[in-house]
Amino acid sequence: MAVPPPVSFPNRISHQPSFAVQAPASAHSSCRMSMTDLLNAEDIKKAIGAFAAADSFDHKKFFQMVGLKKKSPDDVKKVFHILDKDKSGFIEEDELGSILQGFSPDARNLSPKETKTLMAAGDKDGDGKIGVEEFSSLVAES
Ligand SMILES: [Ca+2]
Repeated sequence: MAVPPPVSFPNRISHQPSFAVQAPASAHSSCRMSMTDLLNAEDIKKAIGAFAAADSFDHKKFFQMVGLKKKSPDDVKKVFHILDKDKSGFIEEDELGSILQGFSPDARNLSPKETKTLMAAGDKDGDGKIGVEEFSSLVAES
C-alpha cells in the first residue's frame, strides 16, 4: 500500500490578527440537534417534494408543510441554529441557497432568484443575512 501523501497546511498564522471568537448563541445548544429530532421526517419529505420544481419555492407553504409553524419559539430557534451551518449566528446568502438541504441532505438548491426572494422576505434590517429573530418572524408570518 502506498504511503499517504503528507498533508501540507500553513502552520504559521502569525500574520493573522488575533480576535476573540464569540460563540453565537451556542450556549443553549449544547447537544447537537438534527432536523428530524425537531420535525417529522415524513412532513419534511412531503414539503421538499412539493417544491421540487425549479423556482417553485414558497417559504410560507414550506414552513407550514414541514410543521415548523406549529413549533414552539424555542424549537424554531433550534431549527435556525441547524440552518446556520457555520454557526455565525446568521443565515447568510449561501446558507439560504442551500436551506432545503438543511432539512434533507438530498434536496435541491434554491435558484438565485428564490434565494433573493427569501432573503428579501426574511432580512428585515437589510444587513444581507437573517438573524434568529428575523427567522422567527419569518416563520411566524408564514
Ligand atoms: Ca451563518
